[in-house]
Amino acid sequence: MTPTPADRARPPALDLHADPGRPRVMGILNVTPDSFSDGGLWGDAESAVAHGLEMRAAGADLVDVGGESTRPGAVRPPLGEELDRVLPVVAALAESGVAVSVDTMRAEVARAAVDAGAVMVNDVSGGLADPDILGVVAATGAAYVAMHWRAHSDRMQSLASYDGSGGVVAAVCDELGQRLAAIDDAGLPRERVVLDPGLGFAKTAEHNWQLLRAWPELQTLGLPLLLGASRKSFLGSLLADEEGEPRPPTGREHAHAALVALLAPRVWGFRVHDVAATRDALAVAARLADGAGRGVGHGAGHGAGHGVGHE
Ligand code: PMM
Repeated sequence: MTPTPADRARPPALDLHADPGRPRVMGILNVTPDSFSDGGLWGDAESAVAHGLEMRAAGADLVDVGGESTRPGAVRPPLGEELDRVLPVVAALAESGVAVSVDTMRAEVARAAVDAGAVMVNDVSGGLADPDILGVVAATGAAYVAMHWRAHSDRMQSLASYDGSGGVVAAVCDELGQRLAAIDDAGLPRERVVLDPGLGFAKTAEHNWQLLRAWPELQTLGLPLLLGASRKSFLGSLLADEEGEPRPPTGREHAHAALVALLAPRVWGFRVHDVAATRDALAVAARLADGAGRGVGHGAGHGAGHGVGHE
């Protein structure tokens, strides 16, 4: 008899507040034909699962499986297609002991993914695209990422204006605060919630930089913060060549690692493509911060006495 989801051993719930000061690394696994950086690379479940396991081996704390591209202008997949893309990958990774997050805006996908073993729901719309998702997450016991978002990808860039006093930073704090009120109303405890300012979602490059500079203000929201900057186009334009041609996505890793090291003390987690580079950046940040090598994750504790000399 095929085991039902309820028969499977449930993975342990994610404790967002365990081990404070050790930023989590969330490896990106887009099972989509059209994501901006890795679209089409992990199109079949087998290669997607293999890549998820590779990221875990490289030190990912979580693997974030997504079946809908949110690049500007992207067209949404039908529900059935999103389910077909993500569920086999979520189930196989969870069965291998990987902590899986599902990147979805749909309540039905969130519910099915948690049944298949996901321990976190990463909702880029913060509950705006499908308000039922908040109740589903509340009932399942999964952790929840609420990202700042204004509209689906076909029209989000037309909403990148922040004319109120306080500009983008005040607006993002205010709008995330409204999402938190909806989260409270749905009975989802705040201990299970992470917030994310949503770089690139209804934001220009300048808006992204303003948010990054104002990170301490985002921290006043009082919840753990996730940063998704990996390979995004604001890094490509920062690193543009003399003709103004943006640096392609895979050439943005060093700049991203610099950002990780600089923000590590203030961030709960980083959503990244290159797990190994992120781990290295975190090792540097941790060694500078307290000298004990915290934050390294795998093989943590490279304290005094190791690495002597120039080798
Ligand atoms: N960015 C993308 C997709 N999902 N989720 C969160 N929480 N934060 C983000 O910044 C975010 C996200 C788009 O990037 P991708 O195409 O590389 O996945």
